[in-house]
Amino acid sequence: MFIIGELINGMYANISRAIKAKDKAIIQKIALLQLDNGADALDVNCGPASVDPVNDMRWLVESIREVTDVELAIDSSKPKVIASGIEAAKRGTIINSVSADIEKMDALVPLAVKSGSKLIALAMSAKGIPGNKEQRLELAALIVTECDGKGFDLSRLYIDPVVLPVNVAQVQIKEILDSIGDFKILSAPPPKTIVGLSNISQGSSGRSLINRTFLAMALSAGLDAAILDPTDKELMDSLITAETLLNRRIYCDSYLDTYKKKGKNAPKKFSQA
Ligand code: THG
Repeated sequence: MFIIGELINGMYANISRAIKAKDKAIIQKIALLQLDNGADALDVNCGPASVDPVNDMRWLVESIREVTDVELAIDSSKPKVIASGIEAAKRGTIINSVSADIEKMDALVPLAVKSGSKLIALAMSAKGIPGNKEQRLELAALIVTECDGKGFDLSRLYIDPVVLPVNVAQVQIKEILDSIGDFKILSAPPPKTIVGLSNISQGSSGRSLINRTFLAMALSAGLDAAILDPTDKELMDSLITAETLLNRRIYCDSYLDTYKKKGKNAPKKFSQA
């Protein structure tokens, strides 16, 4: 599975403080920590409290680019902020995200084509988050049609069913898992699938257990990528174990040690997934 580290997000108090103080060292340390723990790419989000997100995004990306060439998921609901992050990163970029709204897709799909970025698209629209899997599939179909029509390579499209917290939307969790399989029927090559994993446990206690249990279920449903906390060791062990049980990795008695990414700041190359 393609792992995007979630920790550089202004939602976290330490990151929010570092952005305000323009403290590069904290950002760079958390970037490298996530790579050392198995992240293939890093999410970059300046958070809801930023008063100047265009410049904060540029500063975050430039700070990270001083220490790594790894892929960066430029995470904002504002196209202007995404454009600023893409420009600063130069290459190895993922647009996170576009919603299933024509004006958003008109702005961001051509940017993805032009910049050679991968694209994460949310199965939600300005009308809100869908209430069931049929609505999610309908929005995903619109996304695939628009991306294909605009010349975007569908093997680089990641559709996100939009994970809701179990404490507010328990009846939807099974539907969200079903959507991961449903999206695969939309095109050939099929779109890839992604979730923001930690959404599932927001506001709950025992978050790590909820996260890793949902991840194992989502992997079984065919999930290709996730934005998650790679420093959560039990989560990463569950991920490797689930992938081994699903025959996505070769089993051996020491499979956990074998597959834990060691070495300083792996990966060195852009990941293919
Ligand atoms: N899909 C896509 N992108 C996303 C999301 C998604 N980006 C953002 C988010 N969701 C994924 N990243 C996070 C990062 C942090 C948390 C949840 C998801 C989180 N933060 C703590 C909280 O809110 O309780 C912050 C508090 C703290 O610990 O300091 O849970 O779904 N495409």
